[in-house]
Amino acid sequence: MGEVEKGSTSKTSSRQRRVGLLYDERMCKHSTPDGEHHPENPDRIRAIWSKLQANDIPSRCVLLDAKKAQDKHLLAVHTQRHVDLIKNISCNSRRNRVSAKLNSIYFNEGSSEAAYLAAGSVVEVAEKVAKGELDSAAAIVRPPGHHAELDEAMGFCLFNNVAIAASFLLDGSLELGIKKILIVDWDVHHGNGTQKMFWTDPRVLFFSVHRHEFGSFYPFSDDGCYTKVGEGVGAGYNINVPWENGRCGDADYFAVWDHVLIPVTKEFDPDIIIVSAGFDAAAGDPLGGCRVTPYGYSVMLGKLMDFSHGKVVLAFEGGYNLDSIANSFLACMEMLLERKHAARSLEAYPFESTWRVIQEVRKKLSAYWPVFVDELPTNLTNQKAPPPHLLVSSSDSEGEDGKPSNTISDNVEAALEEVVGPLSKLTVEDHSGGSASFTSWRPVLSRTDIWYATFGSNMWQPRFRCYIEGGQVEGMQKACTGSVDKNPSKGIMWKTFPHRLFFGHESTDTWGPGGVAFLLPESSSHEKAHMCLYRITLEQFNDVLLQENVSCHDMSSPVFDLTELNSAVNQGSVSLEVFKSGWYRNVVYMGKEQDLPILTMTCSLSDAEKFRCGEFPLRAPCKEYANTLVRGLVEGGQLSEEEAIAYIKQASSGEPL
Ligand code: Q9C
Ligand code: ZN
Repeated sequence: MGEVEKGSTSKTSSRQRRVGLLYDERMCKHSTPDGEHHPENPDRIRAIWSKLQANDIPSRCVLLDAKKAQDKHLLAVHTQRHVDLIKNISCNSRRNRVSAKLNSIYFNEGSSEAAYLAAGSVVEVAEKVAKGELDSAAAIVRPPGHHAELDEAMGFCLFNNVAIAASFLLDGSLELGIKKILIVDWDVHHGNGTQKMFWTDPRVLFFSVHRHEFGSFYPFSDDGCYTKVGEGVGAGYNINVPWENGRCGDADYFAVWDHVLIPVTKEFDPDIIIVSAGFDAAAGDPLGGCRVTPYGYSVMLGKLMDFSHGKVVLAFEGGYNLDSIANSFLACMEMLLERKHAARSLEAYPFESTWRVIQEVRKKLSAYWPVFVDELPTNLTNQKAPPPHLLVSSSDSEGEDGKPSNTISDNVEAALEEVVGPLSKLTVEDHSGGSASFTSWRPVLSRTDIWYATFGSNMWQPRFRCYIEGGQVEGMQKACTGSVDKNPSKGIMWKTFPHRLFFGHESTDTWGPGGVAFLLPESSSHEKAHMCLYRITLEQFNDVLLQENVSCHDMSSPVFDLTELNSAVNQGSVSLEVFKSGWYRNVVYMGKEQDLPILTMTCSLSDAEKFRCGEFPLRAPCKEYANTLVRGLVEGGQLSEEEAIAYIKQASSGEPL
């Protein structure tokens, strides 16, 4: 590589922008010690680099060589102890024991070198932009940095690359003329390390927008709260925008840019902007659960380029879906080079929670920033999307009698189509010709297997297969559409669980008159339910959930994704109501088998209560339906025919729950 500027085919009439780009394969040397899979792996930066190459980006940039950071620059934000730890960790034979004591950190023989290169590379690109040798620049580095604190590696971060570069620009021996720096941290996680390093420093305005959920999202602390504004002379120079829920997308981020970040940037008037550019808020990210598109990132970046004479430095942080990060990074490079946006996404409205958070942030910061004194007009904040968990309308659940009321109006459903539908169908302009399908939740969820635990007619395997392959078996009054992925389950096993099986409601679409099987979501030690577990993908599980509950959702977004799965698994046995209505809208996590989560679907907690108090009727299943359950138990080798009949009869007895 070297600092040769190739690429002279400027399409703009103005001077070709000089955009620095830094990548070095040596940063791939940091990987898990035994090759175990980890989301923060070398393929992340390789995927970005190959995407940029395939789109002729490097030839249009000034390519820069990675440099190892100097200790004196690291020591401006880290302790000597921490610098020594990272410096020596790769020749430390006890490094696994060291990492085990840290939060979300691994080390191998390449970690020290990669960490020094990541930090030094961000310093390098920032220096060149500060000096005016480059207009702007991007560093494709790892390990990431923004969680790393004064004396602690955490959250996949070893050195705080961005903080090191910022303090170098302000305090490094060179006279660079940089007096004020804006750090924009759009990684989906709070930049706790960077926040602490500039907590009392008014020269650095630190802005972070992140999933927070009141401290229940990584890094699990209230440091990311909007009340944390800095202290002393730094008060007002720390701005947090904490999301209350996942699924935030372009509209939410644009609202924050327009009503928080950009107004304050105008006032602050930074000399340079450094972006902690994680792409884990991108649609499709397995950790982030948000939905920012490449277009969204290009717009956010473009708005920042209007300040600091366009001096903007991107430093890669998190981001774990290889396609999402590559497409997002590409969109940012096109913006830096040509001010060109990625293919536009259809615009939706911000969530109501987004407007609330923005108003809280503005109110809290109005003591420091007069631009925030005025309240936002209500005709603006009234423009909002339906709440994030209200995803789907049910007009066709299994039963018709005590059919769950259709609480969601058609208008809302239309609005949902607008909000949810387009986001997963986005494309990003592909310079190799044509447009590449950008993101779909399906490939992501198809990589995770779960056990789908059944207690009703799905215990009979031919009946269950209708949900995968499509079709109809005897006794069923209508056919199933099946799942998109029609591959058979990868395993079947039986288990018993301490839950009460019962039958309720008057009739079902599938089986006709008679009750339908439910499991009480809460366990009770004296109960025993037989359940047949099918190993299927999380993608197939979503298709089954849909068939059990509704018939008119386009599934352009999943109803039960990795975010939901993670929260269920982390909370132990838990139920999550994934639909607003439907008889089986409640996903219950029942523990693990072979290290895979076991999930079942049953009635909501509120419906269970109605069954308990008699507001919903208990009712025995019709003959065909009961026969199917008996058949499942007998053919599954669980019970003799007599035992199975007695088991179903007991559950149908109508004994109070
Ligand atoms: N239950 C960055 O994106 N997750 N770091 C730990 C514990 C750690 C993310 C989950 C996520 C760290 C740079
Ligand atoms: Zn992150």
